[in-house]
Amino acid sequence: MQFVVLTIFPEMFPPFWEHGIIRRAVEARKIVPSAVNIREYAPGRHHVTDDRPYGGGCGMVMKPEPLAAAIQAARRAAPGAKTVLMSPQGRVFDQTMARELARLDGLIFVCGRYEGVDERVCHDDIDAELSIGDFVLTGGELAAMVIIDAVTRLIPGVLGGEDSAEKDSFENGLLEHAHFTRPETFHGMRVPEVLLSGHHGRIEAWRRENALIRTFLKRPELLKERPLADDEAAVLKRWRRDIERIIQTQSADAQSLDGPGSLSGGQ
Ligand code: 4GY
Repeated sequence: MQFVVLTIFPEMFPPFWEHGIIRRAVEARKIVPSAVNIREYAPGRHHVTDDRPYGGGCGMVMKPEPLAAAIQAARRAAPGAKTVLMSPQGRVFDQTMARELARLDGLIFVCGRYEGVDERVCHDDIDAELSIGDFVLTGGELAAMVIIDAVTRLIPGVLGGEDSAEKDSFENGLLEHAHFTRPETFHGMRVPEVLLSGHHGRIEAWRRENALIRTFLKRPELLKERPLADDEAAVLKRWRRDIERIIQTQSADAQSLDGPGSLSGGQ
């Protein structure tokens, strides 16, 4: 997959694709990344890429001509690629979108700076506006890296069986189960006994239950959109029974001598 990033700060990118799994993906030719300086497409001695906003106000706007020229050149270099603008006004990126993007031949990222990009470039030359979340960055570069990172690891053959994407948080609509490594005791906390048992069936059952309960506790909204398997419903019902039992025996009402069974009516 080809990634072309259009930016006025191309030096930000080599440190990103020269490390870890992204570097391995480059070496295996699974991805072909490049960062192109928009200034190369700005004419004149000063290669100016920004200008004052029509209507006045503070800040600068990215000029349309250099950006449009850079996009046309990137399109020729990466035929079949989609052109995306990184902006908080875009569709919010998630794992489902990452899976869709991982099927493309290429992506061209337009990274804005200053106050933004001239609206007419967006209108003519952008296929989609993407956001990585509801916050404002100083430029689109980090957002492009986030998307390249999440998409690259989903390209077949990029992750080995070791850390494959199937087990990820979100791939089954749940968060991942907890992880533990040596030592067996750390800060007084022991690794769950079942994980030391070598019993693969029980370990797998523990991990499924742990993933479900963690999702319920940390991100309950994720369970609302997702049908529950029969065994998952059974796990939640068992936790409900256990929680109800604790409430019954430990609540102030049950503890108080003047409890629910008393004749005083709590007076
Ligand atoms: N959030 N998701 C984001 C962003 C910076 C001014 C337009 C985001 O994707 N990009 O905050 N981008 C702005 C900076 C120009 C882009």
